[in-house]
Amino acid sequence: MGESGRREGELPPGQRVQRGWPVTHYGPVPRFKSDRWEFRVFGATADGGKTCWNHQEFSALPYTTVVADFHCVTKFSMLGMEWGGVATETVLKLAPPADDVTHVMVWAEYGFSSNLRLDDFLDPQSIFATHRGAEPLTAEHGFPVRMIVPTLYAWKGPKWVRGIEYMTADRRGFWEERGYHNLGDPWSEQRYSYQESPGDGPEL
Ligand SMILES: Nc1nc2c(c(=O)[nH]1)N[C@H]1C(S)=C(S)[C@@H](COP(=O)(O)O)O[C@H]1N2
Ligand SMILES: [Mo]
Repeated sequence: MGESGRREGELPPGQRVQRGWPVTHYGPVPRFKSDRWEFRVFGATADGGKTCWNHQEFSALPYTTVVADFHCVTKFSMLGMEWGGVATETVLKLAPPADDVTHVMVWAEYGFSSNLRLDDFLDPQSIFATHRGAEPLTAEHGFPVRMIVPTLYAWKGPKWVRGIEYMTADRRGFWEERGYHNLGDPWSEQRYSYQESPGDGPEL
């Protein structure tokens, strides 16, 4: 397991500060269609059912803000980013997982996904961001909802999130199957899957 040596406002090893906010993702930017959009919570839920919020319902969930650093595995970091949106804990309370859930798969448009340990998902700084500062996210940066997980490299924060799946065992997401580290702690430079130790993730 990667022991986090997290220090806010500092650069993890091998990172440099980026000015501005670059756009980094694989594939096209999805078009938002408000009438077809929904956020689904499924998998190993406490009552075995699914929860679905449409865009209006999701936008009405309690709003919170966090200030956190952002570290891309391609070695740039942005410090002190301010995000607004829905705390992961809010989603977990409204749509609780079963007792034996250990991991969460975050699902986004086009089948993009990323797996998180429940602890990282529930970190007090983890957020389903709808805003950066006071401004709604732009399409390129993940409008209407993206995940921000400041304890991990930024690929662990899918843009254009459409739901989460509670899991009772770990499974690799999109980049975790394609050469990136299963855990992705920037403080111990868990960049690539070849750096994984036994037990860091499911077999490739
Ligand atoms: N859906 C989706 N989300 C994604 C990605 C992606 O390819 N698809 N790339 C990730 C990576 S590698 C990074 S560094 C951040 C970049 O976010 P930004 O473009 O808002 O800076 O988004 C992450 N979220
Ligand atoms: Mo990235």
